[in-house]
Amino acid sequence: AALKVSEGTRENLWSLMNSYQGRDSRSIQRSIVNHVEYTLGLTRFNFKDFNAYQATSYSVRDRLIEQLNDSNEYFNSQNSKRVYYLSLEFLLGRMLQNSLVNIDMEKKYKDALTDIGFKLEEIYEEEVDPALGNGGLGRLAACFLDSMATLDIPAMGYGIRYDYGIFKQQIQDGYQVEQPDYWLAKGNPWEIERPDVAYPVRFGGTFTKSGSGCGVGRWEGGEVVMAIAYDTPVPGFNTYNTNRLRLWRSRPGNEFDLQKFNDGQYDKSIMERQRAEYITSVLYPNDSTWEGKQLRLKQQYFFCCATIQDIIKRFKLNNTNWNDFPKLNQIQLNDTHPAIAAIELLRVLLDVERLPYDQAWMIVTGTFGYTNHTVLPEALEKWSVNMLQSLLPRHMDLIFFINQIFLEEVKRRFPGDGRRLEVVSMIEGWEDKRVRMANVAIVCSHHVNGVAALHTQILKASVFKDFYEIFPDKFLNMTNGVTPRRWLYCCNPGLAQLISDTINNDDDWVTDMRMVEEIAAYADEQGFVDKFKQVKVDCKKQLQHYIEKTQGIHIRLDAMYDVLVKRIHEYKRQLMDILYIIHRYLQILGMNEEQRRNVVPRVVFIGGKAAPGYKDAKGFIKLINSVADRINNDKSINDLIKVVFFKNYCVSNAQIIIPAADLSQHISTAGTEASGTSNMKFTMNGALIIGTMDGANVEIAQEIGKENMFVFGADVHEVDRYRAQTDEYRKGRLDGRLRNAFRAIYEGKFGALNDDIKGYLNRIEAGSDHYCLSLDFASYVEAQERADRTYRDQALWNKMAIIGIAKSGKFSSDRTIQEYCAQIWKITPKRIPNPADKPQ
Ligand code: T68
Repeated sequence: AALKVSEGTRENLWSLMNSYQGRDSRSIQRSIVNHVEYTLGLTRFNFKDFNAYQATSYSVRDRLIEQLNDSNEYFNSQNSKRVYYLSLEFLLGRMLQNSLVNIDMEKKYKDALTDIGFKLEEIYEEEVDPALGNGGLGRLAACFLDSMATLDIPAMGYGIRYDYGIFKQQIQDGYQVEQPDYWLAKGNPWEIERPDVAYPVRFGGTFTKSGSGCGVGRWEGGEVVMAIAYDTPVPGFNTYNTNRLRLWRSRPGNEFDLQKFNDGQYDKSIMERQRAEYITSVLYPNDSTWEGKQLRLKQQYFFCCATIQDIIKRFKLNNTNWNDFPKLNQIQLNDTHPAIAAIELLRVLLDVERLPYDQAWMIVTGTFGYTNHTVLPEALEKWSVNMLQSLLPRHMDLIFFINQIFLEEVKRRFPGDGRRLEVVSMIEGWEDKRVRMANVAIVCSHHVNGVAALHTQILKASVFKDFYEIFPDKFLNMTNGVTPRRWLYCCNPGLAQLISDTINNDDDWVTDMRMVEEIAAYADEQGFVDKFKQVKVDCKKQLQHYIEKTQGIHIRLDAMYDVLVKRIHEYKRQLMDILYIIHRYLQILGMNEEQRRNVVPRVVFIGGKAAPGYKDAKGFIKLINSVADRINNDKSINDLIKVVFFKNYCVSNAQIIIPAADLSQHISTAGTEASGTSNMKFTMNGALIIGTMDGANVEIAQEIGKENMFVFGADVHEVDRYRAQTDEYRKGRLDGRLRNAFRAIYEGKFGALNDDIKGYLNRIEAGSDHYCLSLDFASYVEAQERADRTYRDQALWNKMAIIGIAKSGKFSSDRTIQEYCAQIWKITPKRIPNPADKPQ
């Protein structure tokens, strides 16, 4: 309505609000105290830290809403092209500090709060960590939101507002125990509920078709649920621009089965309606293998359907020519999870807007881009045709239709190539037919991208080879990045200050990470190195304090902090790390005093969640804890090794452990980790990487120099050759030190372990070594020894770390987003005028 009011009314409304929130201390305090009284209903004379957190957040949110509304109105008035980032996961992490930093008010709020008796740092700790994601993929989406806002890209994120985020991990008796993460229990001051933005979403029912070809469908009956919008403002750094993250929540629909109500089954009918709310209850933890759960499919369609309606509604505000749709709207699919959105857009264009098929198809393929995040075949989504048919009959029908057209085209271009048809078909199998969502996503998109150079190469050369030959121009690489706002400026203020002081006394580098390269010139300068060392020690103290507080373990400061934190998976090889620790422990046991004096003391942190249904991964956690138990209680080794299982690894504690790390492990089997993004964060924070030539490690090595990392292990080709050998061959070459570590486990040195983990180790011994532990163990040990030698030479170590930071500029997500903008979305920044710059 705001767009339609007359100038007079507009003036009146403007003067009603009179001005924006003041930025002086008194205004900040007044706004906080107002929220304490009027929003929270508490008295300003008595409120706790948590209430201060709430009121402060509401106060910040007020500012964000001003910016969000102004940005949105500006983009609408300009009919701006927009980017929509569709993701089932946004792993945002805490919002308060990030928001304050981005609107450049951290210092002001700190002072204002101090003045009324609160410490901002303590208030930060009151915020729950919104954890609506599993790991890298969800965190990438969050970094992208930050970069898109910072780069003045008119963009929106769309996803699901889960009631339960990723489970909280507890350790009992060495085993992982999952606890529900009901993150909304105490409210969420960052979201704005939008009951006015609501769309119906249909499931099931029947559809009838008229006309030939794909025809025009009528989809009726079934169950209709409502999608309600919840908006979270996403402010950019050093810009007025603020974007929107819109998350959908499911609620019962307005259509109901009157028959049932009239049959006197009132209570039962109400209960059935309740079921609608389950759709957005819980985030699915990603398992080792993909599983076709019906509720997961419902989540996917639910959010895609609401999103497409919302996007079309916005388009229609200013437009009538459908051919302009792809020019004004770019939709990026974060993996195949939201791929059904492409089919949904097609359906709406055909059945609702009544466009001819060719035009509708052109619009769809001009609009979507698809990002792949995995090459593991067992992780690719394949929905059962039966399930799709019963839940989304018209969509299944359309998939068959576009598949047929696509296959005919392939037949024409590759005559007689039956194998290719089989592989690129959207449908797999004969009796138990399934839809390959990656194939749907590829055909429906104008671009398909991998997330690191090596990953994209593998997509082109093997996983999607046959598609690459059909659409060579579709495939491209977009190397991942991370936001330097959260992952350097917020989590490591000491280092940020040092960088600012050293290169130009201000924060320009925060939006231009390449500038940090300048500090390489200081890598040999004692004054600078001393300050860098002090920053690292301070971060290590913080971690020490955190571990003492949360896990009751005391760790020494003068040890190398050796960190492996990520989701637990066979391919990420946490098992290889713990086997190495066993080896190291056995070695120390065999040393005399003299030899022991030469050992670099290490605190080894291993952390990460295992999917609840992933038995082997859970076994690894138990093994790690058992090894920790034994080593930490062995007084004879005098703290030369301490093993900490870092509990409940999540965004907020990542912000503590990453800045404190000396050595950071990224040791996946070559060709398995699509990119990895924490490797970038650790490098930016001055940790040295021990890693394989996998994922983005390859590009990190290119940027900072292989000599500044501890690279080891087989490359992709060697892995292929090793896997092609027989079990006999591999069994005959089992690494001796690995065998000794196995033996120590079998002998019960680390307590009674269950048979599952022993069985796993037995299989490796028997030559079944898909993740190449035995192949890489020798070079891993050698790289670890190199790390020790280097650590003894602190000058060299620090120099390498500083060069790493200096040359990490490429891995800012700003660079990544600029590449998406230029090569996939074809969009340029639109800087919105800051009202503060205008005389009011
Ligand atoms: C990660 N993928 C990649 N998936 O493993 C990592 N999967 O190499 C890459 O750096 C990162 O994506 C960003 O590109 C994931 O995190 C999931 O979390 C996931 C969730 C649900 C289903 C499948």
